[in-house]
Amino acid sequence: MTVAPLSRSARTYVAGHRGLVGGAVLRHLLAEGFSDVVTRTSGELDLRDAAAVEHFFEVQRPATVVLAAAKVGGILANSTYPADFLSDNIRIQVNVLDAAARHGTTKLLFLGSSCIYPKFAEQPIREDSLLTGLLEPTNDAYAIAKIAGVLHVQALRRQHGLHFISAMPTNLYGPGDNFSPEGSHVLPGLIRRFEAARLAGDPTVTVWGTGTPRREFLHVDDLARACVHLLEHYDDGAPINIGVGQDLPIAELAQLVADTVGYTGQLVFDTSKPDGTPRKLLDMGKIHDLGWRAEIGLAEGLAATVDWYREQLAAGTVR
Ligand code: GFB
Repeated sequence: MTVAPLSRSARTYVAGHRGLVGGAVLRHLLAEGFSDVVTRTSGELDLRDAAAVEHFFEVQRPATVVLAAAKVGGILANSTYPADFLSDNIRIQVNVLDAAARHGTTKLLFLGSSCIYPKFAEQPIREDSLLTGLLEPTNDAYAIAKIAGVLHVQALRRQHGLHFISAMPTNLYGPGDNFSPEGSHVLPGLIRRFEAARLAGDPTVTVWGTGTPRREFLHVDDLARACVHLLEHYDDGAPINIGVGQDLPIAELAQLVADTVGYTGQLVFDTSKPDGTPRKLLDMGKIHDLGWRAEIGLAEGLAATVDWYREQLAAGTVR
């Protein structure tokens, strides 16, 4: 695959740099010597506002764009606010993708999610299983928005010959994550609850669902490395998975979080909460063939994330 070179001196825009993914991508780009990186907070630039996005691209004309901005959340947030997840994400994507196409962006990486694949896709999930079956109801609105982003990238490649690509990360975690009780994904949600229970001496901690669904977890610093690797080595319209290649049951993850936090009480499973997709292990064949592999193991990454969370707790800056 001949891929247009990725310039480290050309203007590079990271959309969503205050989030888990965008923050890691920004750190990695700066560490890699990218010398002209632009960012805007959502207060400075509301990506749902088409006119504001058009003006930003007209002025900045970034050569490279990483579209990591999105309205994201765990299973409860997705189940509770599907209209917001659909509307906000579609508007962010349409505004950024169209403005990038209009104003000379030569490379763009759009970040989706593993939830775009069918609920009962054959495991591990290959990229070509997209749109071959029904989605998981708890996050179908978000999934449809992200699938629309994948198809928008493919349409811009076909219609305008643009070198835009899409990547589908698995469940992510790490510094900069959302730890809020209602909006967070499982790993930060459990860190918060086990740490609070440890400090309060609570005898039990509730884990949502049956604990039987399986999930894989990729540290966000590994993801950031993969994003640059794909911008340098991938130029095809098909989405490409980014994962670690192994998963574990939520019950096992919960016990690992408890052990890492140092919580010694009992786990109680609240089966009134949804399990979501039974499994979504990603097939890693394509990105491994491009020479990228995850490097941060779950135990190591989890311990570092607990340390980071405790620092934020002490500083009063937990999201
Ligand atoms: O991480 P999570 O919210 O999202 O839930 P998904 C994963 C599993 O962990 C579910 C269980 O089976 C939850 O029931 N779980 C147990 C918990 N305790 C908790 C907890 O305290 N908080 C949370 N959040 N879950 C998301 C999609 O699906 O995957 C998003 O909703 C996105 O759109 C993301 O695609 C990558 O992995 O089920």
